[in-house]
Amino acid sequence: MIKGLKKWRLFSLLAVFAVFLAGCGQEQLSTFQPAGQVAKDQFNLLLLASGIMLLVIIVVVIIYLVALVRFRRSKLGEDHMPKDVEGSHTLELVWTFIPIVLILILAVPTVYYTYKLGDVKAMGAVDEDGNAENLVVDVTAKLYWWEFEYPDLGIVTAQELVVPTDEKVYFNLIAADVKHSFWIPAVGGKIDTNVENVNKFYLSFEKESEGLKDGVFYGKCAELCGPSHALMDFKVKTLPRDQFDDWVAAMQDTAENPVVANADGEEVFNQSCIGCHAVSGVGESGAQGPNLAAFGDRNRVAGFLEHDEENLKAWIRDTQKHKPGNIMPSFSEDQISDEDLDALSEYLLGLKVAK
Ligand code: HEC
Ligand SMILES: [Cu+2]
Repeated sequence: MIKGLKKWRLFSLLAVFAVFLAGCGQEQLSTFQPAGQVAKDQFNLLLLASGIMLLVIIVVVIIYLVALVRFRRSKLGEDHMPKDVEGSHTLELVWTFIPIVLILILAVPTVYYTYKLGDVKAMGAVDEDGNAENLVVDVTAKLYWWEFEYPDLGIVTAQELVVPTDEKVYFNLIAADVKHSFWIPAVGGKIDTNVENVNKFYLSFEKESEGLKDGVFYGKCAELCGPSHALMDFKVKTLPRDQFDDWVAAMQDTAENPVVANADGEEVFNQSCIGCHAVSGVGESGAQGPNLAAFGDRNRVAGFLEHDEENLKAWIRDTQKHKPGNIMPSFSEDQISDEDLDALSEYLLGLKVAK
């Protein structure tokens, strides 16, 4: 009976481990497969720290086992008295010196990288014509979604961050309501987004997201922020510079040439939704709801639902069921008929900028 129970326990432990480890091999969200220099530096620090800890654990366990085996009373006899050591210079030096060396090995690179990875001096750099030399993205975290503004390009988007590969991208991060934390496991972070102050850092994206599962890297909120914290996901699309420039131009074009896949849908949208949602990608952060200019290109609805018509409609009908505590109202059949919802969905799914 007891034996069976033990086996069962071991089995559940292994099962939990397996579930845990299942996330490790996935390139789009694994810290263990760094996809940029920042992630690599952070990963190496992780290895160093884990290595030192492992070393300490192994040495301590070995000493413990040796003591256990060699100094058994049954072996040494009932009358054995161990040697009384008092004030041993050698011993004291050993147990002072070794930890200091270990801490130094850990501290020097940690402090070095903390400063290196927080170095945003190049953020405001401009060339001769006064154009910004580096891409800057202002991130605003809100309950429970993410807004990405590109101040130098005059565009704004949400839920899906689009960035060029192989260059440093600088971030200003802030929260609109409560503390959140910005984390792209495969690329770097996490860094808190606070309400009172702007945090700054940079990341570099060295792998194109095309070809990954869903064609994007996964981003997360890493600070418990409310009932839908676990659903506060975003995605990151990384493009070669020329394709990124095309995307920017297409976003800028949405102001002049909006896509209207369904005119009735646009009308419904203008009646019920436009107070909170913009459909032009030209603008600034600060809207009540996510900018929908590129909604048709996203691969999730509200950051986490599969991106299809069915989920979109289900979302609009009952937002609280999907993301408890979010501030978008639900729209019942009295407010938007099924027919109007069809038109609205077609309109929304047609809001695309990518070719
Ligand atoms: C009171 C403001 C408000 C109104 C009105 C509103 N929304 Fe929203 N909407 C939001 C907020 C806030 C979110 C983000 C919810 C979240 O993810 O936490 C959102 C999210 C969405 C999303 C998901 C966006 C994405 O990028 O995944 C869609 C689609 C959407 N709204 C459509 C609509 C439609 C259609 C209407 C009109 C019928 C509408 N909304 C009316 C505030 C509003
Ligand atoms: Cu959050």
